[in-house]
Amino acid sequence: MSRRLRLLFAALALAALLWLMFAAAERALALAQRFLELPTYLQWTLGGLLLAFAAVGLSVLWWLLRPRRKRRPPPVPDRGSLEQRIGQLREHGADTGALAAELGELDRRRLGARLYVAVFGEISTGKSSLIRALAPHAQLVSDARGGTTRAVSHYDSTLPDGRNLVLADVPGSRESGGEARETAAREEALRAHVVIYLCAGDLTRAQVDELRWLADFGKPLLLVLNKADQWSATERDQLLARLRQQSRGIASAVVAISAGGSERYQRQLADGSSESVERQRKPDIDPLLQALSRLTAPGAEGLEQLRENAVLAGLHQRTGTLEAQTRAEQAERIVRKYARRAIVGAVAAVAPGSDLVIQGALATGLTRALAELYGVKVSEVQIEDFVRQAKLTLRTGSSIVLAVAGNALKAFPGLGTLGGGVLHAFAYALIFDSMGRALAASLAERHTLDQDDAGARLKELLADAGSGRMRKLAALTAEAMREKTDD
Ligand SMILES: Nc1nc2c(ncn2[C@@H]2O[C@H](COP(=O)(O)OP(=O)(O)OP(=O)(O)O)[C@@H](O)[C@H]2O)c(=O)[nH]1
Ligand SMILES: [Mg+2]
Repeated sequence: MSRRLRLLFAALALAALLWLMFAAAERALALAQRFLELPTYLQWTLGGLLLAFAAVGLSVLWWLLRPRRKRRPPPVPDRGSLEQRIGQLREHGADTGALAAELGELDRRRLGARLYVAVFGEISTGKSSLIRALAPHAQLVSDARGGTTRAVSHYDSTLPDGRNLVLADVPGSRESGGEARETAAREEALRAHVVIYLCAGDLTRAQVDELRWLADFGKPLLLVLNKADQWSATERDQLLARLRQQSRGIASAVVAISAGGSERYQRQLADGSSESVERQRKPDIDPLLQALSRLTAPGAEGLEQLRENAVLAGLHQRTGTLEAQTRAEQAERIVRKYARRAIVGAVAAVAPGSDLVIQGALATGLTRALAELYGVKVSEVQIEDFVRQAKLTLRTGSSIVLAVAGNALKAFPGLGTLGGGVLHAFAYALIFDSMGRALAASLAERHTLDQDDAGARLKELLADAGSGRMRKLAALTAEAMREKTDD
C-alpha cells in the first residue's frame, strides 16, 4: 500500500474515532445515568464491548502507521574473524581455495592502487560494446558465436582527464543456464571500485533487485541506458525519468548513451549483386564519461575502503554458505554412523515380527552429536523429551515404516538374500535416518531443539519413500548386515 493511501486511511480512522468520542461524550452523561441503573452483569458486558472496540481501533491505527523495516546492508566482518572461519573450514576438509584466492585478490588490488570499474548488466545490453568504446585498442575476448562474454576479462582504459582505469567486462546476468557465470559477474562487481549498470530500456523487477543488491554492498553505481539511438529524444527523456525514479537513492547518476556495437546491412555492388557488410555504429558516450569522472574523483585510494567492505561482506556470505554446506555433510556422516549402529543392533536383538522400538541410547547419542555439531546447547531433559516424543511417533507410525521398508525390499531384491531380520534392519535404517535428518534440518534452521518442528519433520520423513533415499538406505542396510554377519 502506498504511503499516501495509508495516511488517508489513518486520517479516516482518526476522524471516525474522534466522531465516536464526541458522540460518546455527548451521550456519556445520559448513559452514565442509565448505566448505573443497569444490573451489574450488564454494566460489565457493555464496558467490555467498548474496551474491545477501542482496542481494535488502536491496532488498526498501529498497523497503518507502523514503521516499515529498512533494508539492512549485509554485515561487514573484520578480516581476522573471517580468516579464522576460513581456517576452521579448511581443517574440516572443506575446499576453501576460492575464498582464500578472494582475500589474495583483495590485497593484490589494494597494493596495485589502480581504479577498477566493472561494466555489469543483463545479457546483450551492450557491455562489451561499451568496453570497446571506452578502450578502443583492446582486443575483446568473447564467444566466437553470438559474441557472448563467457568469462571476466580486464582492459586498460583512460578517462578524458588522463586518469587510468581498469575496466572489467563480465558475463551478462539472467542468461538461462548461466548461473555460474552470473555468480562470477557478481563477484567481480563487488571487487570493483565503481559499477556501471547497463540496461537497454525500462528496468524489470529482476534488474531493480540486482541494482539494490549492489547498492546494499555500498557500491558506487552509475545507471546507464544504452542503445539510446533506438529511441526518439522524447522517448529517451521519458525513459530516463522513469529510470531515475526506479533507482532513486541507489544510483549516483542516470545517463543515456550509445555504446555503438555493430550492425549488418546489404550493400549493392556495381554488377547488380549485393553483399552483407558489418559496420560499427558510432558510439556516443560523453554523458557517461562525465558521470564516471565525477564518481571516480576520489581515486582508487579514496574508494578503496568501500571496495574492501563490499568484498569482505561478499566473502562473509560465501563463507557462511560453505559453513552450512560443510556442517550438512558432517551431519550426514553422523546420521549414517548412528543408522548403521541401529541396523547392527536390530539384527542382533530384534526377533522378527516384534514391534519397532527406538533404541534409546542410540537416539540420545544421535541427538547429542547433532546438537553439538550445530552449536546448540541442549539439556538432558530436552534430549529425553525429544526421544520420548520420537518413540510415540513411531508407535503410531510403525505400520507405515514397515510398509515403506517392505516396499523397499521388493524394489531392491538383493536385500532379500541377506536373510531374516532384514525387514527390521531396513526399518531401523529408515527410522534413524529420518530422525537424524529431521533434527539436523531443524537445528540448522531454528538454532534450538524445537520439539514440534523436529517432530513434524520426523513424521514427514518416516513416510517419505523417495527412490534416491531408499536406494542409499538399502545400500547402507546391506553393508551393515554383511559386516555384521562377517564378524
Ligand atoms: N542499436 C544499438 N545496438 C547496440 C548498441 N550497443 C550494443 N548494441 C548491440 O547489442 C548487442 C549486444 O552487444 P554486446 O556488446 O555483445 O552485449 P553484452 O552485454 O556484452 O552481451 P553479453 O556479453 O552476452 O552479456 C550487439 O548486437 C550490439 O551490436 C547501441 O548503442 N545501439
Ligand atoms: Mg559481452
